This record gives sequence, structure tokens and C-alpha cells, in this order.
Amino acid sequence: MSTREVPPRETRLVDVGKIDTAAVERPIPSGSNAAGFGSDVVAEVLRDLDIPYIALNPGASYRGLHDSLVNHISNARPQMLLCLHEESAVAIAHGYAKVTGKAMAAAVHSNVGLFHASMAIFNAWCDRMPVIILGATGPVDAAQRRPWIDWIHTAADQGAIIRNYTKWDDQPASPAAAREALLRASWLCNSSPQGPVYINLDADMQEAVLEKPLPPIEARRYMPPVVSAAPADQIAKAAEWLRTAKHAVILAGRVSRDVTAWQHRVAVAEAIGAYVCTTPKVGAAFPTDHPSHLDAPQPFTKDELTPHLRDADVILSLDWVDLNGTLRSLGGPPAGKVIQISLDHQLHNGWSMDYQGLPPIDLFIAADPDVAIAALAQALGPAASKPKGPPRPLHQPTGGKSTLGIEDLAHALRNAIGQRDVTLTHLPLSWQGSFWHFRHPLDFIGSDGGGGVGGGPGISVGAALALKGSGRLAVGICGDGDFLMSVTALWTAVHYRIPLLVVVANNRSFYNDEVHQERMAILRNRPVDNKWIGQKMLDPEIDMAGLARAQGARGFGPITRHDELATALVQAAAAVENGEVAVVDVRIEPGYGARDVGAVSHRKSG
Ligand SMILES: Cc1ncc(C[n+]2csc(CCOP(=O)(O)OP(=O)(O)O)c2C)c(N)n1
Ligand SMILES: [Mg+2]
Repeated sequence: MSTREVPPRETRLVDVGKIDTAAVERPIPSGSNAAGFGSDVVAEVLRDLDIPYIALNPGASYRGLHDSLVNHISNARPQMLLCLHEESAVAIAHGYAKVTGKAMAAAVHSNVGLFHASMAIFNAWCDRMPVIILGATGPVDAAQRRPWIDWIHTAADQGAIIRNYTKWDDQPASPAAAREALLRASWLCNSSPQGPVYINLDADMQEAVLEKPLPPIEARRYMPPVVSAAPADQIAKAAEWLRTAKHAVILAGRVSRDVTAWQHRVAVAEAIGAYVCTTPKVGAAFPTDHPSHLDAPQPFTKDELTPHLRDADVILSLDWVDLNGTLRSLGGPPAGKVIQISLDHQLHNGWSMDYQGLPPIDLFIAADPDVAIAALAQALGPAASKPKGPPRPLHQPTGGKSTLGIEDLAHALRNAIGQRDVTLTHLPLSWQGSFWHFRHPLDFIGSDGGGGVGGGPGISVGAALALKGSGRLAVGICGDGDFLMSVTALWTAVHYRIPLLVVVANNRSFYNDEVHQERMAILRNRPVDNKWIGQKMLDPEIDMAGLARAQGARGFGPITRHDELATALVQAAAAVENGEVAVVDVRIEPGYGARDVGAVSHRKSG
């Protein structure tokens, strides 16, 4: 129970930016601080691991742990973040990891909470992001179960629900085993290649009186840093190929938010005069306004890249997502040599096909791309001369229409943001790479990973949490379908004073799938005009700003006119700078660029 009154609304609107997230829910002191129960040990390990937050939705299966977090470690490191849905809890942790590169925790109730969380766990898995998920079950000892409820919420192998898309899971049977499991979980999920892990805590184990204190251990010693460096001979070979290449292409994929690694990528590209391609599937990997950057980042292979891949004598992939899919645009294996730097093969399993097609590779360097690029930058040395050329111009709306399109939204947002440092925490399906330049690894943190619609709001809240106090404005742009699936993630941001701007690219439809229905109708010679049925969210139209206001956020819109759009975005950005959560509902006309083309044309029948 919170002992702190939530300030009345008028006060909160003024004070919200000045209130520390940690101050929102402070427990009264609980007396003795000695660990007395199994779950106290679990809470202590989380504290020793220095995990800042645990996003959760409560449940009786972990009432022991809940009590330990509040009354044994005083709701501090980790601090609880109450979420209104388990999918949001995991998505928030996912967004936090996308910014920091580190795992925070999420806790979900027995099997039912885990079922809700599973979509977000799959997104984090495909995005190779670390999250420590704590769950609970039981009592495993059937003799201790309460009738009915404990039985329906106990499963023989609960980890099976998410085992195929987590890096590791465990169900420790004692506090000592739980401590070891948490150390292993943290170590595994934070080591490259990263991914979510799950620890399932037996209710009885949590609630049992601790017979004697566990002998203290030094947690750090059980989590040795894992550095996956490339062998020197492989770096020398790659450097030789790249140095002598006349036409090198770098596909900059899954890399970290580290600024030094970013500079190394730029140095390597400049040293060999390579062309560089990036993708919005993952976070910003290379300055998009650099003269070496090819085309605008797009999720599917664009025409401009294909001739470069065809002419390339060396293609260097830095853990590019779906290398085979990109090379397929050539119609056969590339003539040039392919170097792949990746650790991703370590995660491939027989269940999830997110490993993609098997690409042809001439030199495989099993290393962390950040570590290997540093070695390559050193081997190649500085560039003889800097590449020249004007930065690629950003897309400008053609104008002349009274209605709004996604390009008008992007243009008005650019103007409203001005010179501020911004992190784009999410982008809608209709977004074009030519709308925005990325000049820093935190300018954009990539997409949801698993293509699970509904990730946008939670990921944005988690990213905004990690960015709070950094001077960067967190801006999530969500499709209306995406926004509506997880809109209640915003309450967590409002409640814990996490400033965030959400712009809803609202075309009143699950429009991506209208495009699919149009495709079907054309292929089957049936009426295209029926494509909206079962897709459009009309009659009634949904009041997005109202949904924001209902949760204590500022709501703007519906915005339908150009002049209203500019004003609303300026006001919303100012509100966020003042510490608030703001949502701007922008009514755009449906319209698609690269994404729908990719979505329909890559099928055999299409
Ligand atoms: C969890 C989930 N459900 C359904 C889909 C199928 N799907 C892909 S895109 C899309 C439409 C998303 O709508 P919105 O966010 O409004 O974007 P729009 O296509 O309208 O720009 C749907 C339903 C999905 N990918 N994930
Ligand atoms: Mg939509």
C-alpha cells in the first residue's frame, strides 16, 4: 500500500516533472530487516544485482515475493512499477533494455499472467533484448494447495509456455537454488547474444520460513563479463578483403547503443569507402545523413540497394537481421564475398523460425559486432580522405491536400521538436525512413522485434523510463491498432512520472491488413471495395485523446487540420518537457510506402 497521497490533479500537472519516480510509492518502515522467508532471499538477490525496477501485475502466486519487495527491501532497487497488463510489464522492461542494453525485471502471476506476458516475451526474444521475468506457481506440493484456485493456477511445467522463446528458464526448489538461479539468469540474459529469461518461484518456497540464513556470497563473482572477441587471424583476413575491395557494402544490423562502437562503424566505412545500409527493424546503427549511407532505412530491400549488392566485391554484415532475405533480392548468391559478424546462431532453436533463411557466407566471425568492429577499425586505420556529398534530403510533404497524411505528421513533428535531442521509441508501419535522420545511436531504438502489434506503448514507456533525466525527449509514434492494444501502459508512465510523448498515426483501421485483403481480392478477381470490412475502427470512432485523459495523461485531438497539428505537437512537446505524458491523436489518411509492398509481395502467391 502506498503511504504517499497522490497529489490532487491540479498540483500534479504542475509538479509532475519534479517528482522522482522512486518517491511515488514509499512503504512505511517494517521493523526487523533480517531475511526470514524464502522470498526475502529472492528480493535480496534482486537488490544485490542492482536491478532498478520490477514491472509487474500482482497475483497470489507471488504474494510472498511481493511482501518481501515492499516490506523486506523497502520497494527500492528494485522499485515496483505497477502495470495494468502483463504484456505491458514485459514490454516496459523490453523498452528499458533497448535504451540501456541491460535487463530490468518483470513479475507475472502464475500461468495466467505468463500467458498474457507471452506476446511481449516473444517480441523481446526476436529483438534479442534481455529481460528477467519472474513468475510463480503452486504450491508445487499438492498437499499444500488451496482448493480450486491453486490447482487451476499450477502447471507441471510452466516454463514450457515460453521456453521456446526464452534463453533459459528454471524452477528452483529452495531459497539457495533461487539465489543461484537469479544470478545465472542475470548473467545469461545480459551476455551476448542477449534474450529474456524466466524464473518460476514455487509459492511454498517463497512463503516458507527460512531455517537459517544463507551464507553470504559475492554476486559479482558468479557473473563474469563475457567478451566475445574475434580471433586475430579472422580480423586480419576480413581487413584484407575490405582494404582491397573496390565496392564494399556494410549492412549494419543488430548493434548496441554505444557511441564508441558507432564511431568505429563510421571509421571502418570511411576507411574503405563502403556504402552502408541500415534497417528500422533495429536501433540506429549509422548516421543516416552520412554520404556513405545508402537510401533511407527501410524494412524491406529497396531497389537502390540491390545493384550495390550485385556489384559488391565484399558484403560485411554486422548481425544484419535476415541476411538471406536481403541477399535473395539478387535472385541468386552474390558474386562478392560475404562476411558475417554475429553470435546469433547460439540462440537458434527448433521451434522459432526467427533465425531466417540460411545465407551464403565466406567468412563467419563468431563475435560481438561491437567488439569486432573496434578491431576492424584499428586494422584498417583512418580514411585517406573523408567521403563528400550532401546529406540525403528528408522527405517534404507535397502539400495541397486538406487532409493529413503520415508525411504531414512527420514534418510537423520535426518542426515541433526543433533542435531538441529526441529518441524515437517506436514507429508505425506506415513510417518512411526518409522522414527523419538518425545521428546518434539513441535517436531510434528499433522496432518491436517479433512483429507483435501492441508493443509500441509499453516499449515506449520503458524507453522513456530509461531516458528520464537524460535530456532526451522520448517520442513514440504508434499506429492506432498498436496504441489501442496496449493503451493502458500509459497509466504506468503517468503514475510514476515518466515523461513521454505518444503520437497516434490514426487511420482508424488495421490498415496493413486492408492492403492484404486488397491483394487477395485482386488475385481472386473479387471486389476490392470490400477490403475495409473487419478492418476499420469506425462507428464509433475511438477517442484516443479521451483514453489518454482517462489515465491522467494530457490528450490532444482528434487533429484533422494542418494548423491544429502544428499547435498540438508544440504544446504536447512542451508538456512532456514539463514532465507529463502527452498523447496526440492525429487523424491521417491511410497510405503506404515500403512496408505494405514487402508485406504482400514476398508471398509466393503474391
Ligand atoms: C498481435 C498481432 N495481432 C495481429 C497482427 C496482424 N497485423 C499486422 S499489422 C496490423 C495492423 C496494425 O494496425 P495499426 O497499428 O493501426 O497500423 P496500420 O497498419 O493501420 O498503419 C495487424 C492487425 C500482428 N502482427 N500482431
Ligand atoms: Mg491503423
